[in-house]
Amino acid sequence: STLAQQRYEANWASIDSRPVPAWFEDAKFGIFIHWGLFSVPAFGPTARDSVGVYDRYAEWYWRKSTDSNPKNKTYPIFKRFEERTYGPNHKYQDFVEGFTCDFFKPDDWADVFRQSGAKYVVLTSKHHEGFTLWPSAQAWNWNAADVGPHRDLAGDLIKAVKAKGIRMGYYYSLYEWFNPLYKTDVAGYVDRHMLPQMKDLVTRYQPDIVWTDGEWDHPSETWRSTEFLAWLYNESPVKQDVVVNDRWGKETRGKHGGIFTTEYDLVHDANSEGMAFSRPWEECRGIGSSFGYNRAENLEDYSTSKQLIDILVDKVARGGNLLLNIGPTADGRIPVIMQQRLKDIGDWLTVNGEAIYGTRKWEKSPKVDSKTTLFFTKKGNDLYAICTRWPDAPLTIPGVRKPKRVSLLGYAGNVPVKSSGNGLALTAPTLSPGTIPCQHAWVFKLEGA
Ligand code: FUL
Repeated sequence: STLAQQRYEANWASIDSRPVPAWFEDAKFGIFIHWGLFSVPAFGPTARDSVGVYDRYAEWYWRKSTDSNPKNKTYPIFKRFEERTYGPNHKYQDFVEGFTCDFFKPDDWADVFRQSGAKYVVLTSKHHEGFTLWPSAQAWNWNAADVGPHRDLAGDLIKAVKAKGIRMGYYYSLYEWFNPLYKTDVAGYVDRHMLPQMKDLVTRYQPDIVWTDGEWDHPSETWRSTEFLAWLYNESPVKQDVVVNDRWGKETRGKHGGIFTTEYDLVHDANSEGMAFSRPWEECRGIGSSFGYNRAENLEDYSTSKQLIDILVDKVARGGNLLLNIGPTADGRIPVIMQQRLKDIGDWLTVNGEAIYGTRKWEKSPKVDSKTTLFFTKKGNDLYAICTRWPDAPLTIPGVRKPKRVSLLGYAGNVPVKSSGNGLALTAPTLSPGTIPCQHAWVFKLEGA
């Protein structure tokens, strides 16, 4: 290929010089999947327990249920649940039995993803527990093919997802809480366990994304991150198109790697910093307050479809992507409430997708804050004005004079406009139940703005 001659070296200046493949910024909306042995207890504190954001992560069950250090405020909550539910002598390893994945139908999952309008999927190939969802030789008897469901979950899913034209990649945790090799000899762990696993994942499945995590325990030098990335960008079968994130060592978030990541608007605050990020970035979050499925959550803990669509619009208008998480059950189902949320987002995108996919943030956009209800994206010469509240009063679009055509996506009628002092005044048409194009948010397209 014409690009072929560039070679990357194992240092951040060189690695950071690689542009993020454009498909990622065009994609805007992806689905994150946290699935593993933690999906068996599927338990964590909720908002009712008045604990912080990270303390509601059910995928942290093993660590939180065994760490009695007083700094772990949630220990009593996990401990009480564990004793009541599984008795006093239960070991985390016993959860392997419950991880049956009986209902797991990769094609059905892929259909749910397709109908959501997501353009990519990221599955936990291995979370901090160290259990792998693929037959990893390095995780002997601690992977889904040797034990539990006896299936290559990661391989089956990527096949089904890619067959529907959706990109797919893997989350991979660099650190492992309880791996004895990691705890006693981190260099040996990186050399004989971690790097071989990462290369195995890449060569075996050719993922579009390598989404690392659990990097904070060590600097990137210990993880040999730039060495891995140089291999990924120079030698691997996915060197052209692969996208990575910024979780490569305790010093790298928001600084090095590929895309920058925010999480429940934390770590880096997507709201205050997002628009200023110098790189493509992605916000990840659950539909509720956990990534792994949390059975203690009720409807009130879940974001509504309206809230999720607003979040998508907000992130995209700020120039980011949304990686929305689902937590499948241990028997392989996507909880119906999550399917329903995804379907609503997909229905909305069917009408309004052109204002999302392939767009970029509008540099002249008025500042976006938590009260904003009029957002902008742009594509070529077209500007999209996305209203997260139906505009009763005329909207003023600042800095825009005479677009060639103004329309409401999904609506055939006219949209009256006239220029006003500093921009364009646009009056929303009067809709009836038969002409309303969609629910939740509405898009005016300004062609040739
Ligand atoms: C965090 C992890 O510790 C969480 O469990 C989750 O995987 C999230 C996406 O990244 O840092």
